[in-house]
Amino acid sequence: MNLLKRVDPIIYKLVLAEEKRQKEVLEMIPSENYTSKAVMEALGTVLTNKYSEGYPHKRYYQGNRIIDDIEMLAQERAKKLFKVPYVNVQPLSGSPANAAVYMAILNPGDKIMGLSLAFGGHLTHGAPLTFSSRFFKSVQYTLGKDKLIDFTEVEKLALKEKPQVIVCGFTAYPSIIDFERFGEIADKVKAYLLADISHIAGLIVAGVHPSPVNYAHIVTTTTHKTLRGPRGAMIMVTDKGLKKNPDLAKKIDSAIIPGLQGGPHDNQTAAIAVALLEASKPAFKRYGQQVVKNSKALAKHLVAFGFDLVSGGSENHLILIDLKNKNVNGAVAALALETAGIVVNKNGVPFDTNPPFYPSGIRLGTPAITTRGLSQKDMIKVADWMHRTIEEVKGVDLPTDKEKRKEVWKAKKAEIVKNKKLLDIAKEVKNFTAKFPIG
Ligand code: DSN
Repeated sequence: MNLLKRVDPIIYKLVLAEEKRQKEVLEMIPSENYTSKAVMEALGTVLTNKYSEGYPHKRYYQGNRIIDDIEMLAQERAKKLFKVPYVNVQPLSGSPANAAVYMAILNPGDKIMGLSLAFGGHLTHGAPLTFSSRFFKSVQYTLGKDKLIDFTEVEKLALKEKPQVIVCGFTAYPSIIDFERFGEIADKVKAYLLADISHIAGLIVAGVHPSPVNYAHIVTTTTHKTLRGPRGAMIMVTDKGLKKNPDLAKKIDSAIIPGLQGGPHDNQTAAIAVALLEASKPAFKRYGQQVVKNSKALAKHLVAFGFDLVSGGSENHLILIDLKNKNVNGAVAALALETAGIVVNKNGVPFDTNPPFYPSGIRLGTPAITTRGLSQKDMIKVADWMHRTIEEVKGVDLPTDKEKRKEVWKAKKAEIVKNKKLLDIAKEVKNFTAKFPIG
């Protein structure tokens, strides 16, 4: 980064500061990861200079011979890895990918049926205030009392509402998803089944989560979560999808361009190709397996410390903790943990009665710390740090009145970030993470 240092020392310093931050903490936001140096090198290449609206051999601009090769390689690698007949690697990220799917298969006013955001769905799965509920009708399913998908309810709702698309694949669901059952329900009401596997793509590749490919018509995924690539996304159409609608692939291509996007980010496409190559190696399988082993081990230790885990544990890469029994909300807990060097996000829990900015829970996961090389034996340490941190802020209460809450929260925040015990834990975390270099 010598040139960056000379040209823009301010940005250079900020990048270094962020690099240091990422090294010295336990990054446990379950949608984040450390991508490889090879992926980052591909991102920082001359490919960023090119415009290439269109698709390989069908571009609007000249000069795309090499870009064509790169995009086709990314497509081929994705098809092979996920065992699908078609893939579009141009979506700029996950939300644009889902928007393109809706544009391809729905008319304005058609119905989307997805899991409510408050229960672990995603903004683009029909959440209020988003394009997915403003331009389309949205019906949302929730979870059963056991915090798992209640397929009887999902089926009942689908039969009643007759949506054009059912969306499955979640952002805060610690259990295995039964894609086969979703497929049966979608078929029963003649809906498309969209499986958004953004969180679990890497686990599917590693064989530690079932694949939706035999049951869904369309599969979307981001490329930067458990798949460990650059920021980006892909849309895949399955054989089942092409059987339902032989034009589906063409429709998706047209939804991306000219429908929603302009030129793809070719440096991103190349980096996706690199990540897909890395994901095809045996080492990646071991990585995915270890992510789940770590998550299960951490869940077990957290339960032993009296944490209330949604659905009782973890079957994938993530853990959702309901903090009500610890008498602290997710916002306070997340700030305290960050102060202690453990980065998670505040999150609603199923049936939460608290507002999204001060929800009852936190969400965390093991993809990034597993990339650094942590294993099951380290999870007791992580759980212990979390336990000590939460003990320190137990009982920190925020008023329900909005104005008062703002004021009290400001004062509490200032106290939490200076808390000596939390800062001591951060030092322990820093010493510990030094043993696990990044990249
Ligand atoms: N921001 C992603 C996540 O954290 O799950 C979803 O878009």
